[in-house]
Order: sequence, then C-alpha cells, then structure tokens
Amino acid sequence: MTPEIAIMGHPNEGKSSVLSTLAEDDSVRVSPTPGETTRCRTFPVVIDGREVLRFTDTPGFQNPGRVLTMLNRLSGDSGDIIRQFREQARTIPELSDDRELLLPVERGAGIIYVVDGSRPVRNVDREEMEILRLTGRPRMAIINCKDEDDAFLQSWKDEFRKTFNANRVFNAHRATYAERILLLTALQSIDQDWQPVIGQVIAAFQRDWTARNRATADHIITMLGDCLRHRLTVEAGEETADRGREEELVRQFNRSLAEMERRTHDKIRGLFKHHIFDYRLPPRSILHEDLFNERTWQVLGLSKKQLAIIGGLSGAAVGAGLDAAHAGLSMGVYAALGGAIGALGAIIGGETVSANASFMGIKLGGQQLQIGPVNSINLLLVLLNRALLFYSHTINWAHGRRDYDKAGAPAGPAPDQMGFTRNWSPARIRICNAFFKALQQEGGGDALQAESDLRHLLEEVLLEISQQE
Ligand SMILES: Nc1nc2c(ncn2[C@@H]2O[C@H](COP(=O)(O)OP(=O)(O)OP(=O)(O)O)[C@@H](O)[C@H]2O)c(=O)[nH]1
Ligand SMILES: [Mg+2]
Repeated sequence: MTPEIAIMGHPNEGKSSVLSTLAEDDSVRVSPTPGETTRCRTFPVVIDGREVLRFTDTPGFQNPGRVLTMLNRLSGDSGDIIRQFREQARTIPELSDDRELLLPVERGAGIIYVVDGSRPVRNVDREEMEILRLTGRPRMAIINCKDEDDAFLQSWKDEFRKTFNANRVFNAHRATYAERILLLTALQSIDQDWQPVIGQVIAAFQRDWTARNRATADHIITMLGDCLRHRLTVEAGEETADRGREEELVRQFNRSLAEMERRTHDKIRGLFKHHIFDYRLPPRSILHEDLFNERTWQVLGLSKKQLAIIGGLSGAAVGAGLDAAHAGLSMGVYAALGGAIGALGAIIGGETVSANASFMGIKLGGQQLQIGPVNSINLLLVLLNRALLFYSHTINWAHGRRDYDKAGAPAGPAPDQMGFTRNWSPARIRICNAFFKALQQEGGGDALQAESDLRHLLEEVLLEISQQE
C-alpha cells in the first residue's frame, strides 16, 4: 500500500507551503489568510508512472482543547478513538475542520506536524501535540521558521521530544533538493515499517533527479549547438549600403539566439516542475542583462587566464572577435547592439561579401548578406553560464515559496555576478573548447567524443550545484 503522510498543525503555520515544497507541487494553495485549507487534499508523488508516496494537506486545528477533552473521554485503542471522535463530531458544525483534519489519520496516515518556530510555544500547541500523541501514529515535527528569528527553536525542540519520534528544521521557502532528501531520510526513522518503502522513495527521488539533470545537460548541449551554428542569410537587394538595415539584421540575429536560449530555459524549468508560478530571479541577477551585452560577456565569458589556456591550444582560430569582445572594447554601434559584431563573424554588404573568403560559398544571386555563425568560444561560455545560473536559481526556488516581492536579498552582494566557469580547471575549459572546435568544423574530427565529454562534464557540474546548500 502506498504510504500516506498527513501534514498537520495550527492554521497558517505553513503546512501547505511545506507540502508544496516536499511534493514539488506549485499548485498547492498557500495564502496569508489563516484557514485557507478547509478540506483534506492528497498529493501523490509519482515517479516513473508509479505512485510511491502521498502527502495529504489538512486544515489547521480549530478547537484543539475541545477535541482533546472528547478524546480523553473515549476508550479503545488509539486507532479506534479517532474513528469514534469523528463519528461523534459529525453533528457538531464548529468541529468540522477538526473532524476533517483527522480523516487521513483514521485511514492510517503518518503525521508531519508543522509549526512556525519563530514564535513561542503556547498551550494550544501542547493540546495539538497531545492529540497527535493519542493517535498513536508515527509522527515527526517540522519547524518551519517563517521569520529569520530562531530564538524559540530550542524550546520547540524540547517540547517535541515529549511527543514526537523525530523533529527537523525545514524551511518551506528555502529548502533545497538536498534538504528534501534529508527530511525523507529522517522520516524513515520514525517508523520501522516505513524504512524499506521510504528507502525506495528516496532512491526513486535520486534516480529521478539524475534523469532530470541528464535531460538538462541534453537541452544545454542542443542549445549550444543550435546557437553556435546559427546563421542568418538574406537577399540584400539594392539597399545594402543602408547601415540601418545592417543593424536590424544583427538585431534579428541576436533575437533568434535569445529566443533559442529562452526556450531552453523554459524546458529546464519544466523539468523541475515549476509550472504555474512565474518565480522570480534574484533582483540583481546577471540573468536580467541581455545575452548580448558587454557586461554579460565580460562577467560570464572566459577570464584572461583561461583565454591564455585556450589561446595556446588553438592559436589564431580563437579569433579577433573574441579578444575584442572579451576586453569589452567599444565597437561602435555594433557593440551597443550586440556586444560583439566581431564575434558574430558578420559579413555585411554585397560588395564586401564577394571579397570575403568566409562566405561559405553560398550563392543566392545579387547581393547577399550573412550573419553568423558566431566564431567566439565566449558565446558558448556565456550561454553555458547563463543556463547553469538559471538551473541553480530554479532548483533552489522552493515550490512552496510564493512571496516574489521579497525574493532575493535587497542589499548585499548580488548573488550571481560570476559565471560558474570562472573557477573551472583548465581540463574543463579544454572540454568546452573541444566542443566549440567540433561545432566550428561542422561535426568534423572527434565531434561525438567532444559532445560526450561535455555531457559528462555538465552532469557532474549539475550534481555539484544540486548538492550545494
Ligand atoms: N517567510 C516565510 N513565509 C512562509 C513560510 N512558510 C509559509 N509562509 C507564509 O505563511 C502563510 C501561510 O502559509 P500556508 O502554507 O498557507 O499555511 P497553512 O498552515 O497551510 O495555513 P492554513 O491552510 O490556512 O491552515 C503564507 O502566506 C505563506 O507564504 C516560510 O518558510 N517563510
Ligand atoms: Mg493550508
């Protein structure tokens, strides 16, 4: 039978938020108004088409004192007194929430009790805990500090020791993948019968996460290939001398790349089950900058030292465009437009085309104009870093979190002002470079090897990011 865990507690303490984060379900109703949840709702955790675990969201206790008095008058085993209570409360309207919230317990669910640890323990809390003790079900307490304040943490823990098999601090708004796994691991210990099945759930969670990382790596590699091979070739007609038109084409080219990037980010976001809410990136994230702007390229491209490593490898092929883009040199209107026209390898204007050997032999008749493919490894690094930053923000945005306005710290250093690749070893940079070279040679050389090396590198990096606190 699929194990069921009921999330219980006082109104407005963050039960639904904890559930939303644990089950990775952003459709759970969360609201600042106490009493938001009035009916039990079950959220299955489905992995590989199989329901491995279900969480049930419950309303908050309304009259714990009265419920406790009634329970104390009943006799029988713990399972039966809950059934009897629910029977007796059927005709008492003010007990409807309390009756409803004990439904999963009557079915045999285990219990996660959620409290807001940023306030002191009160008598009603003790009554609720006593009710849960009387149910005799395996139970664990979760301290979800809604404020940063942890002054009351210890008194909560002391209290919990009396009534719960385990307790954990778990922040519904900030819990990461690693913390979700830790919480499940702790859940294993509260009931011996659960150990094997929760163990399977944890293994399934981990396999699922690995599969998502693999899919993320695939999406990133596809995007890099598409963007770095992209070219725009147009019939230029008579008016090619018109600079405005050239600029428009560069913009169009940049827009296509930005669009490919956006679609890739959307796919990553979908893999991590952020469907409904448009969660925010931290306010000062470098991701708010355009893909093609000087700052993005400076911050997320290769460092000078890394440049030297690659330069030594591939010599002149790195291209003047790279140096120019890297140094952030102003390149007039193109720099303003797109960061690096040199890096775009643009060939502009009918007359110049015929003189340019790198026109790839495409003959469209009349005057032609081709922009791309980009011949700078920095585009690869910039796209890669942005995808990794996006991934990192996505996996760390807990599903229970809905307070966009408070997203990110208002002060202090911006969270992601540097790309991941800045700290990478020369070996990793060489893997990127080999993939870049293979793209430039249109699949020549060891293209398959280069792609497989990059895939392994990305899977390793994604796992590193998931395990960060
Ligand atoms: N800052 C912060 N706010 C939180 C946290 N957890 C919950 N909240 C907020 O607290 C309010 C109540 O959260 P819910 O998850 O709806 O609480 P609940 O216990 O399900 O409430 P009821 O269904 O009304 O009993 C919401 O506005 C949440 O966004 C947290 O960890 N940090
Ligand atoms: Mg709720």
